Amino acid sequence: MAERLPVTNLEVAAAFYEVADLLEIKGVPFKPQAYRRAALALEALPEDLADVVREDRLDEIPGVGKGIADRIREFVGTGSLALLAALREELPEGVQHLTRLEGIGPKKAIALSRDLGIRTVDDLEAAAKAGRVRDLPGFGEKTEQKILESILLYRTAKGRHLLGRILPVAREIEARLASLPSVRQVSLAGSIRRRKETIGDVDILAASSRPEEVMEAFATLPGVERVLVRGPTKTSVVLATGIQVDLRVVEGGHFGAALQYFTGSKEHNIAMRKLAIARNWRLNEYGLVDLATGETVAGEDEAGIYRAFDLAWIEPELREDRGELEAARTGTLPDLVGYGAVRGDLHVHTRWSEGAHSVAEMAEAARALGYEYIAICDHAEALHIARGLSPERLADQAREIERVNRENGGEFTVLTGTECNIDLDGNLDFPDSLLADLDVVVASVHSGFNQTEREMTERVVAAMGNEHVDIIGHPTGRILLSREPYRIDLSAVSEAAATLGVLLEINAYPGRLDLSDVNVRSARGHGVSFSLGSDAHNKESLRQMEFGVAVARRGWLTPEAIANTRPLQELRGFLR
Ligand code: DGT
Ligand code: CA
Ligand code: CA
Ligand code: ZN
Repeated sequence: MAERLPVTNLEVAAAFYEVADLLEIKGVPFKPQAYRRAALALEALPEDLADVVREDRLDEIPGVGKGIADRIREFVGTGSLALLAALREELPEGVQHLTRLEGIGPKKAIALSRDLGIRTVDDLEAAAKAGRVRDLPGFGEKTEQKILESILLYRTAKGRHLLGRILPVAREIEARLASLPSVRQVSLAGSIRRRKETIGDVDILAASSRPEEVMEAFATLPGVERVLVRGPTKTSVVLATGIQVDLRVVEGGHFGAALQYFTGSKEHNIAMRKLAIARNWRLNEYGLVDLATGETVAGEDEAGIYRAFDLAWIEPELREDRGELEAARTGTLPDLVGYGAVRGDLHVHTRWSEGAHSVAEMAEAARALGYEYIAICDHAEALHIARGLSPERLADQAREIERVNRENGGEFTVLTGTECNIDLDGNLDFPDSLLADLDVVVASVHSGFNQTEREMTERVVAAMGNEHVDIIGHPTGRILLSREPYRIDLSAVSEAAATLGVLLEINAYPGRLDLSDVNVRSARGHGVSFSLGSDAHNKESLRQMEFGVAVARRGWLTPEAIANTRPLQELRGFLR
């Protein structure tokens, strides 16, 4: 028999919410309310539904009558719900998507689906923009306009967001919750704790014996625009910026289990639960329980859960089911680069090109961050859009850098550098004689993104053939949430980089994070070393280095793999 994971309380609750929605769309009276009540109770249930079913105690759950108890037994027993499947079959396709929009109830959704053949939010947007919605009975021009507004809101609230944009906001909320007297513990969870490059929604977990108080404080935080769900264990809000934040509050006794569960990833959790099943244990958000004895093995602190499985602690950034459990079992997890391990920034812009601050200002800000050096890599002339430097201005800049270094008296070093363009044939826009005088040469592709994979690969490899090139900047050219990477054979680029001793950049700019975590790990497999660069255009943005370190960690890198975790003297060994 195929292995099936136990159904969780939340899965049953989610199914019941959907049943309620679909029944409501059909116009069935009372029953939708009953399913919603039951779903709420299941979400708040402090024990595993499977246990309650086994011990025949479903009637003890408030809001669960005979009919719903039967449905729960069915779902827990078979892993699916015939009623839900039938409802999904029966209703016009897409109706349940449309009712997720504000202002679209069941009646409107059915009319849109039946009369205009609309199945998706995209369909609806097209129809409303074409003015085809206003003519439906009960709609009108104003409704059509409102629909377009709802779609916009839906998209922002539903879309993904850059880690770099969200992490500061999430930390602020975390700090506010931590300052409440009734909160014992609080932590970010979900993808934001794993420092994924983009975030669907922010998950926060708190431990408190007075959840109502915590929920009240949360729902009334400044910046909260709408409360989506408000309950004793889970409250979801949408901030004015369109970001959804989910707060779950648990009792302290199983904070660790809840943190492990809600940190995910889902794939990592599934792999963990398989380990539990193999030992006849049960792992969920309430704890790790030995089914033979009924005793709780772990759950109060997260580390205890990994320990119980004889696994080394797994950093959240690694929890993607990409081999981390096996590595934790065999003691071969990487000793990940720390957030404080970076000693300097190898990609910084100044007012000389498109930046906002002077060399001295950038140096001072970098020093305040505890760095030992930075490399000023302003754009070269060919990149007209970015006010690139001519050879003459580059020479002027070098004199200014010398002056700043003198003033810093050897306590801090500003390295000279450039971010020059790799042209269509792999040539750079400064002559070799000039590049030879610079400490750090970053070479990047800024044009001709439509080349074939072969052309692009040859172009970048050709640039690495120039002995002055130290670093390939943002090697795939992607812009998160807006531009796909260009076509390039990264294995070939990595082979060449490793052979020639060229560093590949992990660009920490929140909209780039290029290379990606997956790229980083495979490039390391080819023996590549990396440089971390903030690509800061002002002094505040030097701090975005953190997001580059997150990528490095998610790519399993140790400090040895990264040139700028080294002191200046050793760094020079990584430069050509
Ligand atoms: P996101 O928000 O799309 O960036 O990604 P996550 O990982 O934050 O996902 P989210 O917010 O849906 O759920 C937060 C965590 O809760 C997730 O990482 C693992 C856990 N979780 C959620 N749904 C499930 C599920 O159906 N099964 C399991 N095993 N875990 C789940
Ligand atoms: Ca999330
Ligand atoms: Ca969530
Ligand atoms: Zn660039």
